[in-house]
Amino acid sequence: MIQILHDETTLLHKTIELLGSKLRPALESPERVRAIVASLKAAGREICMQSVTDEQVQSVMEIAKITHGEEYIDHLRNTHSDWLAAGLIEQHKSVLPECFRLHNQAYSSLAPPKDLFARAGYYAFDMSSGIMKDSWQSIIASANLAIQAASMICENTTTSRSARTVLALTRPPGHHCTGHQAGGYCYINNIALSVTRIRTMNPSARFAILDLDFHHGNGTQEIFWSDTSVLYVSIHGQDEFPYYTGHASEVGPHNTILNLPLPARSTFAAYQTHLKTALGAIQTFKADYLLISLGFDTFRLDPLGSFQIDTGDYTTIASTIQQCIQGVPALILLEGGYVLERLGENMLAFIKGWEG
Ligand code: Q9C
Ligand code: ZN
Repeated sequence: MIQILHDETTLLHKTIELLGSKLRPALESPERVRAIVASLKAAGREICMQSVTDEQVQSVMEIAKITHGEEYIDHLRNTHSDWLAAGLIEQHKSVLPECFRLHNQAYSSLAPPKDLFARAGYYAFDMSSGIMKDSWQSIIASANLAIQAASMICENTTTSRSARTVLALTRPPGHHCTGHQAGGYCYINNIALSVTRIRTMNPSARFAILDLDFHHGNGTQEIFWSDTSVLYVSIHGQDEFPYYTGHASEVGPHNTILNLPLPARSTFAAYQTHLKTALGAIQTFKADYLLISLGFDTFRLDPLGSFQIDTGDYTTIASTIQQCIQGVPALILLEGGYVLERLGENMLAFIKGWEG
Protein backbone atom coordinates (compact mmCIF):
# COMPACT_ATOMS: atom_id res chain seq x y z
CA MET A 1 0.00 0.00 0.00
CA ILE A 2 1.16 3.48 -0.84
CA GLN A 3 1.09 5.90 2.08
CA ILE A 4 -0.06 9.35 1.01
CA LEU A 5 1.04 12.61 2.67
CA HIS A 6 -0.66 16.00 2.35
CA ASP A 7 -0.45 19.33 4.17
CA GLU A 8 -3.21 21.94 3.71
CA THR A 9 -0.68 24.75 4.10
CA THR A 10 0.63 23.82 0.64
CA LEU A 11 -2.66 25.25 -0.70
CA LEU A 12 -1.99 28.84 0.42
CA HIS A 13 0.49 29.71 -2.36
CA LYS A 14 -1.39 31.17 -5.33
CA THR A 15 0.44 33.39 -7.78
CA ILE A 16 0.67 34.66 -11.33
CA GLU A 17 2.92 33.90 -14.29
CA LEU A 18 3.86 35.28 -17.67
CA LEU A 19 2.55 32.72 -20.16
CA GLY A 20 2.14 33.26 -23.90
CA SER A 21 3.03 36.95 -23.40
CA LYS A 22 0.16 37.40 -20.92
CA LEU A 23 0.27 37.81 -17.16
CA ARG A 24 -2.28 35.38 -15.82
CA PRO A 25 -3.07 33.23 -12.76
CA ALA A 26 -0.42 30.49 -12.62
CA LEU A 27 -1.49 27.11 -14.01
CA GLU A 28 0.23 25.65 -10.96
CA SER A 29 -2.71 26.32 -8.62
CA PRO A 30 -4.03 25.06 -5.26
CA GLU A 31 -6.92 23.48 -7.17
CA ARG A 32 -4.48 20.89 -8.58
CA VAL A 33 -3.83 19.31 -5.21
CA ARG A 34 -7.44 19.88 -4.11
CA ALA A 35 -8.57 17.85 -7.13
CA ILE A 36 -6.15 15.01 -6.36
CA VAL A 37 -7.15 14.93 -2.69
CA ALA A 38 -10.87 14.90 -3.59
CA SER A 39 -10.41 11.93 -5.94
CA LEU A 40 -8.29 10.02 -3.44
CA LYS A 41 -10.92 10.53 -0.74
CA ALA A 42 -13.75 9.56 -3.09
CA ALA A 43 -11.83 6.36 -3.82
CA GLY A 44 -11.70 5.68 -0.07
CA ARG A 45 -7.95 6.31 0.32
CA GLU A 46 -6.61 7.36 3.65
CA ILE A 47 -4.54 10.54 3.53
CA CYS A 48 -2.00 11.17 6.22
CA MET A 49 -2.32 14.87 7.07
CA GLN A 50 0.80 16.78 8.06
CA SER A 51 1.33 20.25 9.46
CA VAL A 52 4.67 21.92 10.04
CA THR A 53 5.70 22.66 13.63
CA ASP A 54 8.06 25.54 14.50
CA GLU A 55 10.89 23.07 15.10
CA GLN A 56 10.23 21.46 11.74
CA VAL A 57 10.59 24.85 10.01
CA GLN A 58 14.10 25.09 11.47
CA SER A 59 14.88 21.52 10.48
CA VAL A 60 13.57 22.03 6.90
CA MET A 61 15.84 25.08 6.58
CA GLU A 62 18.86 23.18 7.92
CA ILE A 63 18.26 20.37 5.43
CA ALA A 64 17.59 22.85 2.58
CA LYS A 65 20.93 24.57 3.25
CA ILE A 66 22.82 21.42 2.22
CA THR A 67 21.73 21.87 -1.41
CA HIS A 68 20.53 25.49 -1.56
CA GLY A 69 22.28 28.78 -0.84
CA GLU A 70 21.47 30.30 2.52
CA GLU A 71 20.94 33.74 0.98
CA TYR A 72 18.61 32.25 -1.63
CA ILE A 73 16.49 30.68 1.12
CA ASP A 74 16.44 34.01 3.00
CA HIS A 75 15.30 35.66 -0.24
CA LEU A 76 12.33 33.28 -0.53
CA ARG A 77 11.35 33.99 3.06
CA ASN A 78 11.79 37.77 3.03
CA THR A 79 11.22 39.08 -0.47
CA HIS A 80 7.47 39.68 -0.28
CA SER A 81 7.67 41.56 3.03
CA ASP A 82 10.75 43.50 1.82
CA TRP A 83 8.86 44.68 -1.27
CA LEU A 84 5.84 45.52 0.87
CA ALA A 85 7.94 47.52 3.34
CA ALA A 86 9.59 49.39 0.46
CA GLY A 87 6.19 50.28 -0.97
CA LEU A 88 6.92 48.36 -4.20
CA ILE A 89 3.95 46.01 -4.02
CA GLU A 90 0.48 45.65 -2.53
CA GLN A 91 -0.15 42.98 0.10
CA HIS A 92 -2.19 40.69 -2.19
CA LYS A 93 0.13 40.96 -5.24
CA SER A 94 3.07 38.78 -6.34
CA VAL A 95 6.74 39.64 -6.72
CA LEU A 96 7.96 38.81 -10.25
CA PRO A 97 11.43 39.53 -11.68
CA GLU A 98 11.87 42.11 -14.44
CA CYS A 99 15.53 41.53 -15.28
CA PHE A 100 17.61 38.35 -14.92
CA ARG A 101 21.26 37.94 -14.02
CA LEU A 102 23.61 37.63 -16.95
CA HIS A 103 26.16 34.87 -17.26
CA ASN A 104 29.14 37.13 -17.77
CA GLN A 105 30.86 35.64 -14.76
CA ALA A 106 34.33 36.52 -16.00
CA TYR A 107 33.86 40.15 -15.02
CA SER A 108 30.69 40.50 -12.99
CA SER A 109 30.67 40.66 -9.22
CA LEU A 110 28.81 37.54 -8.10
CA ALA A 111 27.57 39.07 -4.85
CA PRO A 112 23.77 39.21 -4.56
CA PRO A 113 22.60 42.75 -5.41
CA LYS A 114 20.97 45.03 -2.81
CA ASP A 115 18.32 46.47 -5.11
CA LEU A 116 15.04 44.59 -4.63
CA PHE A 117 14.23 44.40 -8.35
CA ALA A 118 17.73 43.15 -9.08
CA ARG A 119 17.46 40.52 -6.35
CA ALA A 120 14.18 39.14 -7.77
CA GLY A 121 15.93 38.40 -11.06
CA TYR A 122 19.14 37.20 -9.42
CA TYR A 123 17.29 34.38 -7.64
CA ALA A 124 14.99 33.26 -10.49
CA PHE A 125 15.37 32.12 -14.11
CA ASP A 126 11.88 32.73 -15.45
CA MET A 127 8.56 34.47 -14.81
CA SER A 128 6.58 31.47 -13.64
CA SER A 129 7.77 31.62 -10.05
CA GLY A 130 6.06 34.60 -8.46
CA ILE A 131 6.24 35.09 -4.71
CA MET A 132 3.12 36.16 -2.81
CA LYS A 133 2.55 36.69 0.90
CA ASP A 134 1.91 33.02 1.75
CA SER A 135 4.38 31.44 -0.67
CA TRP A 136 7.04 30.84 1.98
CA GLN A 137 4.62 28.89 4.19
CA SER A 138 3.62 26.63 1.30
CA ILE A 139 7.22 26.20 0.12
CA ILE A 140 8.22 25.05 3.61
CA ALA A 141 5.15 22.80 3.94
CA SER A 142 5.92 21.19 0.57
CA ALA A 143 9.59 20.68 1.44
CA ASN A 144 8.56 19.26 4.79
CA LEU A 145 6.37 16.66 3.06
CA ALA A 146 9.40 15.54 1.03
CA ILE A 147 11.43 15.24 4.25
CA GLN A 148 8.70 13.41 6.19
CA ALA A 149 8.19 11.00 3.30
CA ALA A 150 11.94 10.33 3.29
CA SER A 151 11.92 9.62 7.03
CA MET A 152 9.01 7.23 6.55
CA ILE A 153 10.60 5.08 3.85
CA CYS A 154 13.71 4.72 6.01
CA GLU A 155 11.63 3.63 9.00
CA ASN A 156 9.74 1.24 6.79
CA THR A 157 12.89 -0.50 5.68
CA THR A 158 14.27 -0.93 9.18
CA THR A 159 11.02 -2.08 10.78
CA SER A 160 9.68 -4.38 8.07
CA ARG A 161 11.31 -6.36 5.33
CA SER A 162 8.69 -5.51 2.73
CA ALA A 163 9.65 -2.10 1.41
CA ARG A 164 6.87 0.39 1.07
CA THR A 165 6.12 3.48 -0.95
CA VAL A 166 5.31 6.96 0.25
CA LEU A 167 3.64 9.51 -2.03
CA ALA A 168 3.90 13.16 -1.00
CA LEU A 169 1.50 15.68 -2.55
CA THR A 170 4.22 18.31 -2.81
CA ARG A 171 3.15 21.76 -3.97
CA PRO A 172 4.82 23.94 -5.06
CA PRO A 173 6.79 21.36 -7.08
CA GLY A 174 10.59 21.19 -7.00
CA HIS A 175 12.47 19.73 -9.96
CA HIS A 176 13.24 23.00 -11.81
CA CYS A 177 14.73 24.70 -8.76
CA THR A 178 18.54 24.74 -8.63
CA GLY A 179 20.49 25.49 -5.49
CA HIS A 180 20.20 29.21 -6.14
CA GLN A 181 17.30 29.97 -8.49
CA ALA A 182 13.54 29.50 -8.58
CA GLY A 183 11.80 28.76 -11.88
CA GLY A 184 9.10 26.65 -13.53
CA TYR A 185 6.82 27.00 -10.46
CA CYS A 186 9.61 25.55 -8.24
CA TYR A 187 11.25 27.26 -5.23
CA ILE A 188 12.96 24.48 -3.28
CA ASN A 189 14.11 21.23 -4.87
CA ASN A 190 11.97 18.92 -2.76
CA ILE A 191 13.57 15.70 -3.99
CA ALA A 192 17.04 16.98 -3.09
CA LEU A 193 15.82 17.46 0.48
CA SER A 194 14.53 13.88 0.51
CA VAL A 195 17.98 12.65 -0.52
CA THR A 196 19.65 14.72 2.21
CA ARG A 197 17.20 13.41 4.81
CA ILE A 198 17.77 9.77 3.86
CA ARG A 199 21.54 10.33 3.95
CA THR A 200 21.37 11.52 7.56
CA MET A 201 20.08 8.04 8.41
CA ASN A 202 22.00 6.05 5.81
CA PRO A 203 25.13 7.98 4.72
CA SER A 204 26.29 5.49 2.10
CA ALA A 205 22.91 5.07 0.36
CA ARG A 206 22.69 5.06 -3.43
CA PHE A 207 19.73 6.81 -5.08
CA ALA A 208 18.00 6.56 -8.42
CA ILE A 209 15.85 9.53 -9.36
CA LEU A 210 13.32 8.86 -12.12
CA ASP A 211 11.87 12.13 -13.41
CA LEU A 212 8.58 11.51 -15.23
CA ASP A 213 7.36 15.11 -15.43
CA PHE A 214 6.89 16.33 -19.01
CA HIS A 215 9.63 18.91 -18.45
CA HIS A 216 13.31 18.26 -17.86
CA GLY A 217 14.27 18.54 -14.19
CA ASN A 218 17.13 20.97 -14.74
CA GLY A 219 17.37 21.76 -11.03
CA THR A 220 17.66 18.16 -9.89
CA GLN A 221 20.16 17.44 -12.66
CA GLU A 222 22.29 20.41 -11.64
CA ILE A 223 22.22 19.63 -7.91
CA PHE A 224 23.32 16.00 -8.44
CA TRP A 225 25.49 16.62 -11.53
CA SER A 226 28.74 15.32 -10.04
CA ASP A 227 27.29 13.18 -7.26
CA THR A 228 28.40 9.59 -7.82
CA SER A 229 25.77 8.07 -5.50
CA VAL A 230 22.80 9.59 -7.34
CA LEU A 231 21.61 8.47 -10.77
CA TYR A 232 19.33 11.03 -12.42
CA VAL A 233 17.13 9.74 -15.27
CA SER A 234 14.58 11.91 -17.06
CA ILE A 235 12.06 11.30 -19.85
CA HIS A 236 10.84 14.67 -21.12
CA GLY A 237 9.64 16.70 -24.07
CA GLN A 238 12.45 17.52 -26.48
CA ASP A 239 13.18 21.24 -26.96
CA GLU A 240 10.49 22.15 -24.44
CA PHE A 241 10.72 24.24 -21.26
CA PRO A 242 13.21 24.78 -19.57
CA TYR A 243 14.67 24.79 -23.12
CA TYR A 244 18.41 24.94 -22.38
CA THR A 245 18.90 21.63 -20.58
CA GLY A 246 17.91 17.99 -20.98
CA HIS A 247 19.84 17.10 -24.13
CA ALA A 248 20.91 13.45 -24.37
CA SER A 249 24.54 14.58 -24.50
CA GLU A 250 24.31 15.84 -20.88
CA VAL A 251 25.63 12.80 -19.02
CA GLY A 252 27.60 14.38 -16.18
CA PRO A 253 31.28 13.84 -15.30
CA HIS A 254 30.61 10.31 -13.97
CA ASN A 255 27.91 9.16 -16.38
CA THR A 256 25.24 9.37 -13.68
CA ILE A 257 22.88 11.54 -15.74
CA LEU A 258 20.61 9.96 -18.36
CA ASN A 259 18.43 12.27 -20.44
CA LEU A 260 15.83 10.65 -22.68
CA PRO A 261 14.09 13.44 -24.62
CA LEU A 262 11.02 12.55 -26.71
CA PRO A 263 9.73 14.67 -29.61
CA ALA A 264 6.40 16.50 -29.42
CA ARG A 265 3.33 14.33 -30.07
CA SER A 266 5.14 11.13 -29.13
CA THR A 267 2.89 8.12 -28.57
CA PHE A 268 2.75 5.92 -25.50
CA ALA A 269 4.60 3.20 -27.43
CA ALA A 270 7.55 5.56 -27.91
CA TYR A 271 7.32 6.54 -24.26
CA GLN A 272 7.42 2.89 -23.15
CA THR A 273 10.65 2.34 -25.08
CA HIS A 274 12.28 5.20 -23.16
CA LEU A 275 10.81 3.98 -19.88
CA LYS A 276 12.40 0.56 -20.39
CA THR A 277 15.75 2.21 -21.16
CA ALA A 278 15.39 4.31 -18.00
CA LEU A 279 14.54 1.29 -15.86
CA GLY A 280 17.43 -0.72 -17.31
CA ALA A 281 19.85 2.02 -16.23
CA ILE A 282 18.25 2.15 -12.78
CA GLN A 283 18.61 -1.62 -12.35
CA THR A 284 22.28 -1.49 -13.35
CA PHE A 285 22.94 1.32 -10.86
CA LYS A 286 21.73 -0.82 -7.93
CA ALA A 287 20.16 1.98 -5.94
CA ASP A 288 19.00 1.53 -2.35
CA TYR A 289 16.17 4.02 -2.89
CA LEU A 290 14.05 5.01 -5.87
CA LEU A 291 12.77 8.58 -5.92
CA ILE A 292 10.20 9.53 -8.54
CA SER A 293 9.41 13.05 -9.72
CA LEU A 294 5.86 12.41 -10.91
CA GLY A 295 4.26 14.93 -13.26
CA PHE A 296 0.94 14.46 -15.01
CA ASP A 297 1.74 17.08 -17.64
CA THR A 298 2.59 14.10 -19.87
CA PHE A 299 -1.20 13.64 -20.18
CA ARG A 300 -2.50 14.08 -23.76
CA LEU A 301 -4.64 17.13 -22.91
CA ASP A 302 -2.13 19.01 -20.80
CA PRO A 303 -1.75 22.69 -21.77
CA LEU A 304 2.01 22.54 -21.11
CA GLY A 305 2.68 19.08 -22.57
CA SER A 306 2.51 17.38 -25.95
CA PHE A 307 2.68 13.62 -25.38
CA GLN A 308 -0.15 11.26 -26.31
CA ILE A 309 -0.47 9.58 -22.94
CA ASP A 310 -3.91 8.63 -21.67
CA THR A 311 -5.23 7.87 -18.19
CA GLY A 312 -4.94 4.09 -18.47
CA ASP A 313 -1.30 4.41 -19.57
CA TYR A 314 -0.36 5.65 -16.08
CA THR A 315 -1.40 2.24 -14.75
CA THR A 316 0.98 0.59 -17.22
CA ILE A 317 3.80 3.03 -16.39
CA ALA A 318 3.45 2.40 -12.66
CA SER A 319 3.29 -1.38 -12.96
CA THR A 320 6.27 -1.41 -15.34
CA ILE A 321 8.33 0.51 -12.78
CA GLN A 322 7.10 -1.60 -9.91
CA GLN A 323 8.01 -4.87 -11.65
CA CYS A 324 11.50 -3.62 -12.31
CA ILE A 325 12.37 -2.27 -8.88
CA GLN A 326 10.56 -4.77 -6.65
CA GLY A 327 11.74 -4.52 -3.08
CA VAL A 328 13.43 -1.13 -3.35
CA PRO A 329 11.83 1.49 -1.07
CA ALA A 330 10.29 4.23 -3.15
CA LEU A 331 9.32 7.82 -2.62
CA ILE A 332 7.06 9.62 -5.07
CA LEU A 333 6.88 13.41 -5.17
CA LEU A 334 4.31 15.36 -7.16
CA GLU A 335 5.70 17.74 -9.79
CA GLY A 336 3.51 19.15 -12.61
CA GLY A 337 0.19 18.29 -14.30
CA TYR A 338 -2.35 20.97 -15.15
CA VAL A 339 -5.61 19.40 -16.36
CA LEU A 340 -7.57 19.91 -13.14
CA GLU A 341 -10.50 17.70 -14.22
CA ARG A 342 -8.25 14.71 -14.96
CA LEU A 343 -5.50 14.94 -12.34
CA GLY A 344 -7.37 12.86 -9.79
CA GLU A 345 -8.15 9.97 -12.11
CA ASN A 346 -4.62 10.03 -13.52
CA MET A 347 -3.20 9.76 -10.01
CA LEU A 348 -5.62 6.93 -9.17
CA ALA A 349 -4.62 5.14 -12.38
CA PHE A 350 -0.94 5.40 -11.42
CA ILE A 351 -1.60 4.13 -7.88
CA LYS A 352 -3.61 1.20 -9.28
CA GLY A 353 -0.68 0.11 -11.43
CA TRP A 354 1.77 0.53 -8.58
CA GLU A 355 -0.24 -1.49 -6.08
CA GLY A 356 -1.05 -4.15 -8.68
N1 Q9C B 1 6.03 28.23 -23.21
C1 Q9C B 1 6.37 22.05 -13.93
O1 Q9C B 1 5.69 21.32 -14.63
N2 Q9C B 1 6.21 27.91 -18.36
N3 Q9C B 1 6.79 23.24 -14.35
C2 Q9C B 1 6.39 27.25 -19.60
C3 Q9C B 1 6.10 27.36 -22.05
C4 Q9C B 1 6.66 27.25 -17.18
C5 Q9C B 1 6.46 23.73 -15.66
C6 Q9C B 1 6.13 28.15 -20.77
C7 Q9C B 1 6.36 25.76 -17.12
C8 Q9C B 1 6.79 25.18 -15.79
C9 Q9C B 1 6.72 21.65 -12.54
ZN1 ZN C 1 6.30 19.84 -15.81
